[in-house]
This record gives sequence, structure tokens and C-alpha cells, in this order.
Amino acid sequence: MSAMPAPLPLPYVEDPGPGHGTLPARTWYATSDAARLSLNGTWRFRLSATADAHDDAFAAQSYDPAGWDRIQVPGHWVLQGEGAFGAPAYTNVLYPFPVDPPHVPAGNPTGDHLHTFDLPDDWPTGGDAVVRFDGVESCARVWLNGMELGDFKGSRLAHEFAVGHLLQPSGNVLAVRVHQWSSGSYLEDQDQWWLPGIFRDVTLLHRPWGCASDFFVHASYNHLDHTGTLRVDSDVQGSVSVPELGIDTATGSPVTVPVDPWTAETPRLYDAELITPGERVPLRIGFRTVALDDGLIKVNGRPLLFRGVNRHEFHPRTGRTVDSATMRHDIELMKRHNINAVRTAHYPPHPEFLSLCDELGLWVIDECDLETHGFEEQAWRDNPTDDDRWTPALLDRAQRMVERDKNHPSVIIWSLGNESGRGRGLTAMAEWIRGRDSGRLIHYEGDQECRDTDMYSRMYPPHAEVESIGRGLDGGPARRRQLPLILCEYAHAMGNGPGGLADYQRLFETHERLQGGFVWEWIDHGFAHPALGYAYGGDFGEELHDGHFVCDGLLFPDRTPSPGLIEYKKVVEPVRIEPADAGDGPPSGTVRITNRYDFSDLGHLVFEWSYQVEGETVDTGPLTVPRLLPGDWAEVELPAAPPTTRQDCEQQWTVRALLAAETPWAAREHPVAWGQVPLTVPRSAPAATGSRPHPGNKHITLGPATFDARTGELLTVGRTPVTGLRLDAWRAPTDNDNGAPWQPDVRYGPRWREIGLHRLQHRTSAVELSDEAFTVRTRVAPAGRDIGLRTVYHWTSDGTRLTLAVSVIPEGRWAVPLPRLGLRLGLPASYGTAHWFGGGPGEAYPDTRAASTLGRWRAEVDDLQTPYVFPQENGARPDVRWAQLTGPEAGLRMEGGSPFWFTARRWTTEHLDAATHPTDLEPGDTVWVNLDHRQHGIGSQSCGPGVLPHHQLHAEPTEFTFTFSSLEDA
Ligand code: IPT
Repeated sequence: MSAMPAPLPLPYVEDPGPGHGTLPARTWYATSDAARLSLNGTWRFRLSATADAHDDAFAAQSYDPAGWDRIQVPGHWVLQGEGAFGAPAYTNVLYPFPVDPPHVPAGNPTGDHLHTFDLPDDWPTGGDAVVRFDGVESCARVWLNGMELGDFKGSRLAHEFAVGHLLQPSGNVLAVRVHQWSSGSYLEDQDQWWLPGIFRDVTLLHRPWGCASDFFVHASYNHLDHTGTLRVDSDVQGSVSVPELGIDTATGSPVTVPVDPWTAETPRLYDAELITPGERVPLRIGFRTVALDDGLIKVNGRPLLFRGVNRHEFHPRTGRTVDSATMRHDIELMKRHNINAVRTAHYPPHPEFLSLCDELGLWVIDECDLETHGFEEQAWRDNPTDDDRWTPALLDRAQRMVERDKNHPSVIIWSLGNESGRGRGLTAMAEWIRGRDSGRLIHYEGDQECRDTDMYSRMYPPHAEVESIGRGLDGGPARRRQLPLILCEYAHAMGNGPGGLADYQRLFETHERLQGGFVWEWIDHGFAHPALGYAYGGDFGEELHDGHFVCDGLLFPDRTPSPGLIEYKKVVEPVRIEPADAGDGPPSGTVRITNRYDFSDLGHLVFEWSYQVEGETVDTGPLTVPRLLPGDWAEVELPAAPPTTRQDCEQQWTVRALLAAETPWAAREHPVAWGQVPLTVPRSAPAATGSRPHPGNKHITLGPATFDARTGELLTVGRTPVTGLRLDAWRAPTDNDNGAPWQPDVRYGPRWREIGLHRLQHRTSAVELSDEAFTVRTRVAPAGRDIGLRTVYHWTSDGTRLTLAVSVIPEGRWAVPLPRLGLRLGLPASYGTAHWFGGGPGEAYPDTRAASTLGRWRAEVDDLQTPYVFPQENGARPDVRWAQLTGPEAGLRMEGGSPFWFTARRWTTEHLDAATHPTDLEPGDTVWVNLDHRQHGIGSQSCGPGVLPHHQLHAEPTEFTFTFSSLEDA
């Protein structure tokens, strides 16, 4: 069965072809009754600086591994050996080697891996055996017992060699030479760390006589008569049994029976078995039919709305070696956050991940291991996807993906790859896939004319453009006009953000042609680092790198959900709970409930109401909601008599939808969706007036406060010392403020700095006392510019409370929005506990506030911080009516004349701005508080559109007030 490698025109490392000597690609399955032996474990390892340092040593068996290092397989060598085996390197688009295809650098780290194994005593004698590699980056040459088996490329695909004729009962030596760089590297320019090694499982599989080499499960669903049709094609005649359905049939012959369909919402799998003369293979069959129908992607006759994410394989210690528990955890987290789809960006994942998607229910776009993005730098000249020399490698990759993954019901779309330009090679891939599998659709974003694809796919388009596509106003080629739109990437989740998710979702839900999208991306790829917290590009001394652009996920590297994921969960929730439209009348005690599932009714949910007074829950109870069908809505009356009718405080209903029973991915009562129905409007804190300011020698007193008589600076409120209270307009720019260099629109982060908003000077022009007030007149402006903010602080008191009315009048031409507008002040470090009535529990900004829940919250200042891997503005709480910061003995209460944004941290904005890792941030002797009247939105400009106009903060004449009081007995 094995083929000896033919003489090569180029050394095999640089041959653009896929490799030599491997067996044809076939379906992957985790178990069967055939014997198998995991070869994972501790292997011997020798690292060389070049590809040819030890040429053919394995063939001659003239080596002595006694002095070699040890390494874990699966694993990447650059993540082992404590630095002795090199380091990871991160680039986004640029190849980290000269673009000279198919050549690779002379410096080509090469890892010789050696494993000695015995066959188990019960290893069968007849038949053949194969050794399977599930993932090796980027090129491997393999020997068993001194005989060369061949070589392969295609890092995230399975490769097998026939080895039966070479196996001996004991002392088998498997030798694998892995080169970091190969011609294959030109096809693997995904935006991620370059991580060489045998990073997925290695397995020895017995292949009994009479077993199938390959089989293809076709299981369709007819939604009109609710039947499923099963046909299993196998290259060896056998039978298929599905006991639960009473099916027992020959391979190749179709059977039609009534079934429950598979969907991502209802992942119904039937246990089955394929029985061939040599092997019994357990199958899990899901019946579903994928179609492009009426210009829409439909499954089982119904259009889908993708609430998706792009998932790279990543673990903060082991890179792309991801264990089963982590895979399952990823899917559980997705399901718990209302995510229904995954694009396996930008390569087929470990096959077990797909089995888990089948089991737990996610729609999958399975993407081929292909990206040639770096050729964009040279206007796509020499792009391998348009060069016939590379077409065999491209076809090999398409075949290995489809053959490996074809039996997963969760996979509904094949993607040709990512960011690989255009060319004949891609068309050849699409044609081959269509010929092999007519039961799925084809995706490739690079094909903007949709010549080879079944859907129009875009990355990061602005909202307005998505809307015009939704309305069918985008023109374009005739074929594309007939196709639905999906956003294979949108809402770049880098740092604080993404902003504007809710605005996208409204469009998706309004226009049928818009079938949703996939947020970029699931997880930050930061490596756990002893000194830096998490390391990103450049932290390993790379010559070329793209910094923290690799940290752009909805999860932090340790898989803690970031605020972006909480926001996404709310935005895509499958049940909408909102106040019933009361027209112009007073708010009513009625909620409108809409079922936004694609397939399920609401029978699996229970609903409950709760009632809040000043944000505090005073009562709860069950709510009966009809079992609405997908797309249906109902207006549901809340209990006739609210638990309290007090008029002097804020009151609201909260309605939540919870899982009625435990599921494989969440506990009973897991919250799926919620909504709030306000019955009153926010009350504003009345200004404190009536007290007279008293001038003293050095100080001025007013009610509970003292001020510096010369500068007008606030010094104390009761026993609380206050420092540095003044207008603040600066925030540590977020990744989205800074934007990506290729963004066409103005990027405000750099503009703000250019204008000098991070170094505003405060000049006091007058300190005035009157009978009722103490007034400080200032101008706040940056050096070198004529723009400024004329700012007046107007202090009054009623004896116990202190009110500050601020008026801000912009002067000069403000061509940029402001980052923020409000006050900052410093309190003693002991004021470490925050209580507030407002939005929470997590952070929010104007365009990331859908998940913010109005209520009473408490948190330590340390826990108000969002630990973005690259420090930046974070932690604001929106809609705050009042907030208190307290220490062991005293505290300060801050009330807004209107709802405000509350932020507290143990370092200044300037420190936050200067930090490059969270470990740079050291608590000082002050808690710095920002009370913002307004904040600028977040947007998604780190790779997409900026802040939508209605979320921008423009400089204009503004007035706002805050009232302070001291909490002496706190
Ligand atoms: C897009 C890539 O497809 C994705 O891999 C990732 O790099 C993302 O950007 C940014 O994080 S391509 C981009 C140039 C639009």
C-alpha cells in the first residue's frame, strides 16, 4: 500500500505539491471495534537550525537519541523547553520570511521527533495498519523502523500512511522530521501565531481485512412529510442499523422513515452502526437538508439567522493543541451566550470539535486550511491560488477537509479558505467539492462576484452598506443579486468593544436577505507569561510582528467572558422581551414577547417577572407565556397590581426567560433572555442650595465642603479628602479608538493625541463668591492649539449636600468628537467599595450597552476593572443615578442631575494610557473616579467601521450637575 517518494524537482520542503506516500483522504471517526493505539506522549526531540542538518539520518538509523531532549506530543516545540526550543512569532498579514514562492529561508527550524512503541499483546495479526497524524505544522517527513513512509503538508488536516508491513511486536521506532517552514507555509498565512510542531494526536489504527476504507452518511430531512432518508455509501458492502428507527439496511440503499430532524437548536442524533465484514463503526446520525432556496440559506425548509463567531483553536499555554475538555467548554460557553454558529477560522478544527458541535448543536462553516493573505502586499502577484503549480496542493486540502468532515450534520457549509485572493485554484476546489458533496453550500469571501459560491459574504462592512444590501440596492453581478448576505467577519472584538452590535442585529432582523454574521473572534490569543500577564506579538522579540492585534476575542485568553460576549449574548437573544408599545400613553404593565428562534417554540423556557423599586428587587413571580412558534409574538400582561405604588421612587418590571430543564450545555434556570419595563422616568437629584459660602484665610467653606481660597480647588467633603476634581475629556484610547491603519475613515484615537486632548491644561481665570454660590471660571485647552473648553464650576450647598453645576462651552473649531465629558476626582485608597444604582453589573459604553441591566450593584474597585490584555479605557457603568464609594470609616455619595457614567480605578487615565500590559498598572494611594455626563461610543474601527453618528460625542455647549454628600457612618 505504501508508495515510495518519487525523485523531486525541488527538495520536498519547497515542492509546491502536497506531499508523497500518504493514503487517500477519508472520513475521521473517534472509535470503532478495530484496535487502535494512541502514540501521544513523551517523545525524544532534537532541534536543528536548518532543514538539512541531519539529512536521511533516520533512514540509515545512524543516530543516537540518548542525548536528545524530551517533548510532549501533541504540542508545539516553541511552547516547550522553557525557551530552549525557540519562541512563537505573530504576524497578521506579512509572511515572516521573504516572499519568494515556493522557497523558504535557509534558517528553517527543524524538529526531529522520535517515539518508540510496542504493540499491545492483543494487537490483531491480520489486516493492515495506518499511522494517522491529525495535525503537524508545517511539513513532516516520516519513517517507521528506518523505512521512509513519505512526507506531507497541510498543517490542520489529517494524513495517514500504511504501515502494516513494517510493524513489529515491540521496539517500533516512529521518526518524524518537522520543518517550521515549507511551501505549505505560503498557504497558511492565517492571522495567528506561527507555531511549529506535531500539535494534534498521532494514532496507530488497525485496519482489519474487510473494513471500509471510507464511507459517506447521507441523512436528509423532508420538512413537508417529516421523514428522513438515510443512505450510507461505503466502498465495502455492509449494513447500517439504527435501532431507534428500526432501520437495518444494506449500505448504498436508501431508507425513508419518520424522524425528528437535526438542527443547531434541537441537535437530535440517532445512534447507529455501520457493520462491514471487518469493522463495526458507531455513527451518530442527524437528519437535515441544507438548501439554497428563494435566495436564502435554508435548513429543513426554514431560513437561518447566524448568530456566529469565528473560532481559532487556542489555549494560552498549549497554543493550537486544545484538549477535549477545552473544546467542550468553548461550545458550552457559546451555547450559554446564545451563539448558534461557528466559522472554523481559518482551517478545519480538531475533528472532535465537530463531533461536539453535532452533539451540542451549532451550525458550522468548516473552512479549509488556506490563506495567502501576504500576497496582497504585492497586489496578489504570484498568488498560489492562481498558479497551476499549486493547484494540486489546493485540491488536496479541499479533499482532506471534505473527506475528513463529511459525516458531521453540524457542518452545513464548506469554505474554501480565507483571504487568498482569486484564482483558478479556488475554482478548482469549488468544482471538486460540488462534485463530491451536493448536500452542502460553498462559501468564500474573496469571491465577491459569487462565481464559485452560494452566498454573498463580506467582512466588516459598515451598517449603511449592510442595510443597502438588505434592501437589494447593492447592484453587482446578476448571480450575486440572487444570493443572501452573510458577514463571515464583523464586529472586531479587539479590546473594549465591539460597538454597534445591536445596530447590526436590528438590520439582520429587518431584512430577510441578511442572514446574520460571525463576530471576529472567539478568543484572545495571548500566551500566559510570568512577567507580562499575557504575551502578544513582539513580546518574544520577533523581527516582524503585529503587536496585540492577536488579542481580539470575546473571551480573554483564560476563557473568561469579556464584556463583548455579554453584550453579544443580549443582542442575539432568541427571545425578545420588551415593553409593549404604549403609544404616547403612560408606560403599561404589558410586555411584548417575540420568539426569535429559527426552529423552536418557547416550550423549553419558563418565564418569571420581578419588580424593582430604586433598583432593588421587592417581589418576583412566574409569568405565563404562550408556547409561541418561531417568529410569533404575544403581548403578555404583568400582574395587575404592582407590589408597591410609591410615587417618589423609580420602579420597573424585569422579565426573564430561563431554561425549564437542564440541557447538556447549561443548568436548569440558566437565563436565556431578559427585558425591563420601566414604569417611571429616572429622577434627577435636586440641586442643593441655600447655604452661604464662608471665606477664610486659606480656605473657603460651603456646607460640608472646604475649598482652596486661591485656586478654588475642592479639598474636602465632610471627612472625605478630595484631590484633583476637574473637568475631564480624555480617555486612554481603546483599540477601536486607535483604529487600523488601513481604515479609510478618520481614526479619532490618533487625532485626539495630535490635538493634545491627553495634555489639557486648566487655567483658572476667576474665583468668585456670592451669597449663594462659589464659582470658579476656567479654560481647559491643549498647548499649541486655539481650541478650548470654557468651563465654569458653580458650587452650592444646602448645608449637608454639595452641588456642582458645570457649564462647558467649546471654543474654536472642534473637528473631532470628545472621548468623554465629565469630572474626575481622587479619593483616598481606602474608599475601595462601590455601590451604585444604575446600569450593571459589567461595563458599558454608548454603543455597547444592550446588556446593561438597571439595578442596585456593588463591587470592589479592583473588580470594576476589565483586564484587557492591552490596557485601555474600560470599566464605565452607564445610566447611574447615584454611586457611593466607601471605606471602613467614611464614604462619598455622588448623585447625578441626570443619569451618568461611573468609573473608578486605582490609577490615573495617564497611567492606563501608558501601560502596555496589565502588570504595568500599580495601585497608588488614590482611587480615581470619573463621573461622565457623556461618553463617546466604541465602534469597531480596529478592523471595521467607526462609531455610528448617533453614538458620537460632539463638542457643544453643555451643562450638567453632580451632588456630593459625605457618608460619615459608612
Ligand atoms: C481579517 C482576517 O480574515 C482575519 O483572519 C483577521 O485577521 C481579521 O481580519 C482581523 O483580526 S482580514 C482584514 C484585513 C479585513
